[in-house]
Amino acid sequence: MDQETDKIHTDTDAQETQEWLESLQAVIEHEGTARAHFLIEKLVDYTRRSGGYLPYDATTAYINTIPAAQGKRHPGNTELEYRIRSIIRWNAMATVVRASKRGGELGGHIASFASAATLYDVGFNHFFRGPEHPGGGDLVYIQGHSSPGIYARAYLEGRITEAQLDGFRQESEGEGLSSYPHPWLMPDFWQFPTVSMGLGPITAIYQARFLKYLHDRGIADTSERKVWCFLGDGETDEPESLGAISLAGREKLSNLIFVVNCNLQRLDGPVRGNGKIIQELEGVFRGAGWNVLKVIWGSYWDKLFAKDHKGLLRKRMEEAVDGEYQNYKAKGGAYTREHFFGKYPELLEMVATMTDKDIWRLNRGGHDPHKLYAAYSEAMSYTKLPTVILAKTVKGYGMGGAGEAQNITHQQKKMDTEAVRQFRDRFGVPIPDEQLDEVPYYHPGGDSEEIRYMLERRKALGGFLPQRRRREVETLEVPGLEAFEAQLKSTGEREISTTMAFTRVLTALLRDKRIAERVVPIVADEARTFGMEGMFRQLGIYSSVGQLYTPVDSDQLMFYKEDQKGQILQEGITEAGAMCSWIAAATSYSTTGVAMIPFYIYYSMFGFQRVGDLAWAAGDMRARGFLIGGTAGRTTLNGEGLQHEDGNSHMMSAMVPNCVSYDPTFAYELAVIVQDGLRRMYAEGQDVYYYITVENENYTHPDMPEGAEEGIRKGLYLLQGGREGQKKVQLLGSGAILREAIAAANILEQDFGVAADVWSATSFTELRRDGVECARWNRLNPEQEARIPWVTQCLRDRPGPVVAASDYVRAFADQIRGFLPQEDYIVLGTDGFGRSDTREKLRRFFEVDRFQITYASLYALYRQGQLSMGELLGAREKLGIDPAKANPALV
Ligand SMILES: Cc1ncc(C[n+]2csc(CCOP(=O)(O)OP(=O)(O)O)c2C)c(N)n1
Ligand SMILES: [Mg+2]
Repeated sequence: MDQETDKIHTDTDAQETQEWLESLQAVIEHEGTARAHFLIEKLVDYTRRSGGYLPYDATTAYINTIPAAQGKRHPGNTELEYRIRSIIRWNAMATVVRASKRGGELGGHIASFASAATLYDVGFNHFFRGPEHPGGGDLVYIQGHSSPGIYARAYLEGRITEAQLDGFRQESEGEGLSSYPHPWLMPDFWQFPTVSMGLGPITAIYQARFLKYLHDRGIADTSERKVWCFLGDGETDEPESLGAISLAGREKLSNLIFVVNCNLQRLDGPVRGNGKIIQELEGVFRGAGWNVLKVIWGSYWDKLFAKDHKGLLRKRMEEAVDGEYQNYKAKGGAYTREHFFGKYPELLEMVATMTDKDIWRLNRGGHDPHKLYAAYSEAMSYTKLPTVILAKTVKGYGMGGAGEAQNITHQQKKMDTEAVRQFRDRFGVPIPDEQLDEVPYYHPGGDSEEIRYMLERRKALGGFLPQRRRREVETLEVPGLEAFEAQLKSTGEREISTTMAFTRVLTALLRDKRIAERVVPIVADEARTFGMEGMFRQLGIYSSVGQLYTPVDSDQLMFYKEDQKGQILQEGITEAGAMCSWIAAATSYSTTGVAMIPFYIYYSMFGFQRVGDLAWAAGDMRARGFLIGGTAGRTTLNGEGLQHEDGNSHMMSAMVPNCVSYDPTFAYELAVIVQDGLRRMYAEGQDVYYYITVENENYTHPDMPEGAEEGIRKGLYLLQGGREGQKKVQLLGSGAILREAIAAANILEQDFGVAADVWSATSFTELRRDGVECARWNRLNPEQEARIPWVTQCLRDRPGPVVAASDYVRAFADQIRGFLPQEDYIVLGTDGFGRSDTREKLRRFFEVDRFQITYASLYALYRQGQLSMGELLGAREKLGIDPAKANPALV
């Protein structure tokens, strides 16, 4: 093989080579490069069929994909657009510089937008369709650090005031502008949070896919809508950025356009100083099945290309690495003449008549509206594959000595008056000298040619962007609790898990005509784990091409059915991807105007822990839907060991302010919670989402106790009251561990004569939130009647100490400590790494079993003087508790 490889790189017969090249040259001259391409592909194919091993080269020459002579012509008034863009550049810079003058610590970015201004402008003036467009409008993911430029445009459009611009990064008093795109903070403006690098691209891919899903299922006509995603070249190093591009290629998401702003720099320095990021990305995207459009060189280079008969210029372009390209823009025309063109005398000759300034003006493709227009229109009309546009730009374009192409530029938020003057001169913004110190905003006036042009363009394209649909979103008529009647009743002798109960709840929803079609079940290759495989056949698994094969289990009732109208999203083993699909569905009420009800069910350990940043973004985006953490509970998922056994996720979900989480034990609790979630999110339009853990332990479920609903929703209700007695304790439990508390109540009663009330704590997290809210209100309003937290109301007249146990870390149940009337509150939990064993042994190991709950109760009574030391030690022995046992959190 090595010898064969050597032959590929050595010319063993130069004359023969020359003859072939001449033939090809003739084809190119007479029939064009497309024909030449066809012939080469044919030759390659022929050689492969003859047994040759020909790995393909995924990269092309370091030049624009669309040749100068081809490509659609820019139809706009480019001179006017240049002026508009210059004003936007100025106002973006002014926004940041003014903010940094006011408060040194506020921060802000100039360089990112400076490099991207033309990328956005061409889009806003000619391509991005707004929400009133008959086709439904496009979804544009804006690179987070470019937000000042987007505000600057909205200011000219009259959508943002000068006062608001001055409130950039000063939001606590209401009117300010958020640092980056955050729908939570600017709910009528931003749609997609993108500043956590990588989240924009991966969510955009699944968004584009979800639009196709809605279309194929006949729920919304999305055939004309495009998803545009702008990202940084440095950002492509995030696994999330490239991790799902093969899905887009495979699914042929021609409604998806990525624009990578290849300014060759990230925060610290060059993205690929020793290589070429554009070439690297070209190979990666092409390999993943994308249409790749490189926009490297601007129009000023065209004259030089025309003279490059021997391909020497192209060769030099290929040789130079990004670190050098950065130098050319940082150090100017003379430097570029010497170091770039100077390498070959012929190239020096080529630029001999050009001044250093002319050389400096040789522009990059990403700053040339003509080249970008050609690329964007090609991407828009391409109907076969997703397109990525790799646009070469200069980071800090226009900042001159204050940062242009310099390593410090990313964080440059200050510019002195001299730098501001140069910026003004470069872009010709009419600000008088004496005002330069204050860096005033510039608005040419509503009647000016510039503004009229901008508004006319946006009107023709269907309205302003970004713009988020918030008001008048669709609400749904959701089923009442009676739809889940079966779940509210005892299972009798039948033992089922909460996972199974969930499947039944879901089935009930899928039977409800009002909302059935809106339900989106999502799995990441774990449906069988949760006993949901029956749905494959029943609902179908969505596939844009249907099913091109006979499934291996076609003779079975529940075969693996792929279908173009399939309802289930089976994402394969990508929790991040499944989460992105969930986000797309959960925000569809706003992005498409149809409220969808996604249920993403997954291994709870691979949820918040794995894709926590997406869960955070979902909160920011005001996602509405259900996350179902399956096989939850550190000791309840018993055999899977350290990696799988989840005792943490409830602490992580508690960190997302609008995530409402529950750890139910019984089927009726689950039904009440899901119904309430439907009501809050889809009937009332509240911007919350639900996280519910379900488990795989089978047991019998009782009837719903009378009047339990309110407590289930609020997080605590009395499950069984013990008798009145001298010695009494309050036991709290959640998830499967509640049943240990019930068992402990029996032991306490029978073996120790202690009475116990048993409470089901469906959500320690909601109890805490309510407690914190009441405490805050009471502190600020001492003259008003005090509000009493729900947990306090429940427990205030209840005698005896309180003991809580859950299958999560102690911090989970500890959340309510401050709101208990009782002083004695003992919390048991599963801190530490999990391990494999039987449930019984694991609960013993983590000290959350019935015996530990019993012992903790007796210990609390002892502390209150209701039990002697002798009685306590006797109990400890009787319960088999080893005082010398190592702390499970530490071993
Ligand atoms: C997940 C994440 N990690 C780190 C950062 C910090 N950060 C912000 S911008 C930036 C560099 C961005 O470079 P690039 O993607 O090339 O964008 P440019 O500004 O050059 O267009 C970094 C590291 C972040 N925002 N998100
Ligand atoms: Mg960059």
